[in-house]
Amino acid sequence: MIAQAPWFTESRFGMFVHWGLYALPARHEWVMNRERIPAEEYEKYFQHFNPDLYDPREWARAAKDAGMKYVVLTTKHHEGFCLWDSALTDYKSTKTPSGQDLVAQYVEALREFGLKVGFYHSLIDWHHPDFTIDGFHPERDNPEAEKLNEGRDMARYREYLHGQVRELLSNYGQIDYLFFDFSYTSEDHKHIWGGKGRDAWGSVELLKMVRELQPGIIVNDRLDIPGDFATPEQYQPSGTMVVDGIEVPWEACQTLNGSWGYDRDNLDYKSVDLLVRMLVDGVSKDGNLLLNVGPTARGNFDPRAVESLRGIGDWMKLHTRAIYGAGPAAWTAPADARYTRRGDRLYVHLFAWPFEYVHLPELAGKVEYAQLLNDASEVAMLEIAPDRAAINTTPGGQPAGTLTLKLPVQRP
Ligand code: JFZ
Repeated sequence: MIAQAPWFTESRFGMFVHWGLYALPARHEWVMNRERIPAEEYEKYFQHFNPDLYDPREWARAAKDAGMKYVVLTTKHHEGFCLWDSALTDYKSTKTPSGQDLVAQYVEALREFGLKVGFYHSLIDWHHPDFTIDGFHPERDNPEAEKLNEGRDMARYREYLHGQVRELLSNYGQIDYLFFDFSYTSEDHKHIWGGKGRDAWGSVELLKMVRELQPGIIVNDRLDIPGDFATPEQYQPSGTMVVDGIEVPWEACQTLNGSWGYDRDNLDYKSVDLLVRMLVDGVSKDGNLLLNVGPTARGNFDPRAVESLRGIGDWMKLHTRAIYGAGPAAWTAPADARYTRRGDRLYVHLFAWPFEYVHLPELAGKVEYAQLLNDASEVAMLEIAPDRAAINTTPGGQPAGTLTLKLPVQRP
């Protein structure tokens, strides 16, 4: 882990946006792979890409209202379609009926709303004619695959990849965050033939260029060489994350409904309660949450996503001080609870509110004052044994909640 950015760990909460041609079939961003759709056939979505409701200021507003501090947009996903006016390909938004550089507008909108600017960029490219067919490629079952690969040249693809990253980091002002995706070497992914990692991407040179172009940027860890932060995907780590013996910044990326791209018929939405718990759980383990939205092919957010974001926003309005700039506490939280700490405040997040009392074994004699965070109302603290404090949770009368405990400890 090389670069550090205090804004990143202080923010704790960001928005991931997966948007591309896959919004048109509207059945997962891997549809090209899953349904073995050859590039020429997939191009029908390119012909019909016309997001008439695209307004990144609406995205920025939704992120801001949800309490998010940064946004990360897929400039290109594995399908290879580019959302900006790249000089290196015609497979880009400006050549579709939309005709617009979607990245330019996005960057401008985030800055207007005071949000940090992030790009996701796919290392994988299932459209580029030089990207060799491998075990993840939509053409993997093509009996001609071997023959097709004879004409493909990863050195040329590498040049394209580096050239496009150079464009993205040169033409849009300050970029704060970059998420490359992803490496799958055949040693680690034994079932995937033709795996690709640092050699395929030219990762060392690529990262060097990135840091030269954007000295303040932070880069994730999927280049098959160390990055600035770890990216556990669709799971919550069991504690702080350690790489090579040191604790590293990390960010869990999570979906609203199991799909990153817009997935019309997928109704498996996580509840607002669960999403809030995931955010709190991450902060209690020194991590961030990057929560994904997959805009529709018209460019707006699906009403179900809007509803989820609004619910989180309602919670955030009363609880940000337990999130922004907060991190783990030195004590072990009781079952069904998480501790986050900022300065001399300990926040006790009760995920369930099942008993009259919650015991806080290590906190006897340490708490000056206890209150609910949402309304600042006092909560009774009891010393039930020399080594054991308890909070009487009944006055809250709520299904779950967050308490603020004022501790006589110094700010770090
Ligand atoms: C990748 C993408 O394939 C997916 O579409 C989405 O963009 C997500 C954020 O990232 O998915 C991955 C990447 C890496 C692993 C698993 C899923 N991995 O290393 O286990």
